[in-house]
Amino acid sequence: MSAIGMDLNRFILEEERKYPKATGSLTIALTAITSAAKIIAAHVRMAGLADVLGATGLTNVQGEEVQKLDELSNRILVQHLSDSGQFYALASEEMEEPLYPEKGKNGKYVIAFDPLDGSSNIDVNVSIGTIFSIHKKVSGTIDDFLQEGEKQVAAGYIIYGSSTVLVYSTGNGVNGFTLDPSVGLFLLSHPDMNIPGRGKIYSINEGYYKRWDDSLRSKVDSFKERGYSLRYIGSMVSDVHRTLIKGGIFAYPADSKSPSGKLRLLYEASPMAYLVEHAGGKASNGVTDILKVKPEKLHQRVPVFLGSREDIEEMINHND
Ligand code: AHM
Ligand code: MG
Repeated sequence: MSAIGMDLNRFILEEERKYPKATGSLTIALTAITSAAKIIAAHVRMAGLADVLGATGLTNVQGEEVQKLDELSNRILVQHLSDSGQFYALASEEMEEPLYPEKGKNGKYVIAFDPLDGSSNIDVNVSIGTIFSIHKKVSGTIDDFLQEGEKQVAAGYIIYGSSTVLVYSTGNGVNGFTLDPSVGLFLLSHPDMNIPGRGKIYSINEGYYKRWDDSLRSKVDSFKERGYSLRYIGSMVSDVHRTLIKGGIFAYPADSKSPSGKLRLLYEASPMAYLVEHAGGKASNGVTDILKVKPEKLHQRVPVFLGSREDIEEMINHND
């Protein structure tokens, strides 16, 4: 196991060395994400101020027009990912269609991301995050994005919370790095993350109870009867981060109003499922493993049940 405090860049390089055929391309790609994340983290810290300025339509001290944070985060990511030259195509929650960067013509990867998930929580100072999912470019068409989650080559998120933490996996364990703001480095703080087999928490928007089917209601009732605590932040990155560390269940199910749930398969459910499964947990849409779902559309939604393996197996009706 790597030493606590190891710098993320060194960690990524050492991971790469395990694969003699690696070209360094994924290393550069991941570095572009971490650079963008540091800049977004700095903006998130100023969010209250940006909101005050934004509300009056003012310009900031640099004379730039103040933008909404989710748009700004998208712009920062697009710029860094495009400039890295490693991505043939970019898809974002904030963009209807994929973007094909000029510099990425020879890029080996495509990336889908949610630049600032949970952005409705910015106003109330609750943790938010960036989520990303990387696949190999296969055909140079939209189909590159429509590959199953199990074919991801890397996935991760950055949580902008009381500290900024980056959690990622390239399929060989899940590791978390905390940003030390005094030196601007991500340092290994959560090596080899493993979800407990069972948790004591369920996390679901219970305000929608009346919209659920009977089966889901009785499952949730049974966890309550056994004394599980309810924790629901309403910010997927935060709820999943807690679930990875403490175990339990995070769910955003289908209901009578949202027959496919709310969360997006490509840049919310699938990368989180990849992390959870690689940390020993389970992620399902209620019928099949999320990583096995073949996407049909860029912005498609999917019901989500993820977390401790035993809890999730109890919650859903399949064990594959
Ligand atoms: P967003 O991508 O518009 O921010 O929406 C996604 C967020 C998730 O972070 C969170 O799990 C969910 O919406 C909460 O939705 P709800 O308020 O319906 O419980
Ligand atoms: Mg989102």
